[in-house]
Amino acid sequence: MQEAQTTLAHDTAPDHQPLVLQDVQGAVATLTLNRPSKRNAISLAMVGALEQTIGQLPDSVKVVILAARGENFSAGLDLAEIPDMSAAEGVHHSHAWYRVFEQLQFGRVPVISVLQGAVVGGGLELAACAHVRVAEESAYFGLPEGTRGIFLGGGGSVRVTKLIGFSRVTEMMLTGRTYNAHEAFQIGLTHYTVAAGAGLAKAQELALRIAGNAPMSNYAIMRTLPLIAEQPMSHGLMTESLIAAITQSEPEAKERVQAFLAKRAAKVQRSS
Ligand code: 1HE
Repeated sequence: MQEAQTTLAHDTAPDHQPLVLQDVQGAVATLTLNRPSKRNAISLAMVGALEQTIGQLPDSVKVVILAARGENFSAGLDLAEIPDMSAAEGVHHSHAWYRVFEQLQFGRVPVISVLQGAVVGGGLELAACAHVRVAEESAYFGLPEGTRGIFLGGGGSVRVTKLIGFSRVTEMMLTGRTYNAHEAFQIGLTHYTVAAGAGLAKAQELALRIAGNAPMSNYAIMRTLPLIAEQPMSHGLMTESLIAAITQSEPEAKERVQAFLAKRAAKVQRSS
């Protein structure tokens, strides 16, 4: 059984454009899916390019923005890979996606996704790995696997289901219905809805806020909340108490709390 290859050799499109663009500005790295002519369909090569890019981010990066070029975030799995794929290759294919998606969700830094146009199938599975989802008005969300005769294979049956529940996922997959940006916000698929073209600016604003948090708090939020959600209550409370104690023992936490007590730190601001 041949394991799926996700290596450097596969990180460009046939026209030699990188499949993932990287732009690091201070503490924020923006990774951009770069296959707009194919609606950013996710090929194994793109998965490999994402894996490589994330793995090589400089230590100075504290937040990742995941965006996509063109009018669509992603049309999902590159369907051209399906016809010649054996069952065994299919398993490895999914696991290649899982590896990268795990790096995104449980990596070193939080991820904010900027979503426009089609966010469907594997595109939605990818978006579901992000910690914050900003949708432009044009975004629509669907799981067309049923109509293609296939199934979720990029972790969506776990991650998307955790976001909106298995009942909605079942109905989306059975009927092919899509949610628009406003509906997606209402059901909890996204956190912000912004005007067309305003997604990146919103993500950058949020990224700077997140980058200003204590790193240990960000780490605890990303790493332990999903774990606690899967634990029975008694385990969850124990996990929470341990991570709370560790987080608040960091010198940075002591300094930040002292700054507030000494009236040197900003108060909580109402969100606009
Ligand atoms: C693709 C793909 C793709 C576009 N794989 N090539 N995903 C889907 O079922 C969605 C399939 N795509 C679409 O329904 C439409 O392309 C869109 C609604 C997203 C956009 O429509 P449109 O009119 O803007 O673009 P287009 O003309 O359909 O596509 C432009 C090109 O992209 C065209 O190739 P060309 O060579 O003819 O120019 C399309 O073939 C190509 N293209 N989407 C391959 N998905 C880990 S399991 C996850 C399982 C899934 O993700 S299932 C969902 C798959």
